[in-house]
Amino acid sequence: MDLKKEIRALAQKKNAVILAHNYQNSEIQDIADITGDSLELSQKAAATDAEIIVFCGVHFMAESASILSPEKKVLLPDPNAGCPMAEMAEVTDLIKMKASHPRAKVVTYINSSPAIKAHSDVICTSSNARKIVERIDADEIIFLPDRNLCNYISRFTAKKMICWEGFCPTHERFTKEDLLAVKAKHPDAFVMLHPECNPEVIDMADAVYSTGEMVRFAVATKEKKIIVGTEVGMIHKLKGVAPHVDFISASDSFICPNMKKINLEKLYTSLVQEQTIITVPDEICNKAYGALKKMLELSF
Ligand code: CIZ
Ligand code: SF4
Repeated sequence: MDLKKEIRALAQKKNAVILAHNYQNSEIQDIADITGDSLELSQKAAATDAEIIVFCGVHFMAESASILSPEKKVLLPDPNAGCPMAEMAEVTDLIKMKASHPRAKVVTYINSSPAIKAHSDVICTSSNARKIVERIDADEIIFLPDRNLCNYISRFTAKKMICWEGFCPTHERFTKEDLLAVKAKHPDAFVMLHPECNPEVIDMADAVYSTGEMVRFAVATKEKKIIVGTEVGMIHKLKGVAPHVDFISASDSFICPNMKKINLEKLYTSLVQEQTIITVPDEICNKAYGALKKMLELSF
């Protein structure tokens, strides 16, 4: 059986749109209808008339797609593909933190559960986080769950940033020594890192970009060689949009094990069985939608 052909045929027959996050395996990116970052994928899928969304990504991404398209059936091909960073924020802890900072507004990174989003004033992505923090009407901000993105934004704002202690294990383990080693091998390369990296390596970067910003930079740049400090799936995406540039992964360990759980077999089975369906309870969905809408209002 030609799995790729079967997947495409099934998607068409069932009126399904296949989404692949920039961190997915190359074969998944290649078969998808749309590739991109989590918000971009959810928004583009919501704008289609597909009845089914198959989200090749992690749990919170499929949940965000469901929040933006509550009428569509959202499938996650591997129900165990979670995001450890999103799991580092518990609602009870957030309620406590809000109580100890009553004047603060809560800005929550999209890498979070729907319940956490529902308890937030506004959502942000790594592309618009600085803008959202500046534009929200508060001088004190509780930012969660990523302490590295929070610390990065703190460099540019006069507002008081209260950073949650979460992090992405995949980005966090990339060290100064790793960066020095890859720079020594490629001294002429431009270095772009994701803001989920720790401050020590951020200090050494030529640029700090979200995955969407990396794509835009790669298309327009005159750089010939770029060291990419984020999940390795991004290299495939970047080569696709800018084949003239030599992209080098900053480290062999830049692999998110959860993102890599999805393969062609699981995608095929997911379409056949229409599993695993991801839903968000109505009340949480409505509140989380409000926080996402606030982000869209503030990001223009
Ligand atoms: O929001 C996303 O898709 C993630 C995880 C990262 C990014 O920079 O786009
Ligand atoms: Fe979560 Fe990090 Fe994997 Fe993204 S790369 S899904 S933040 S663990």
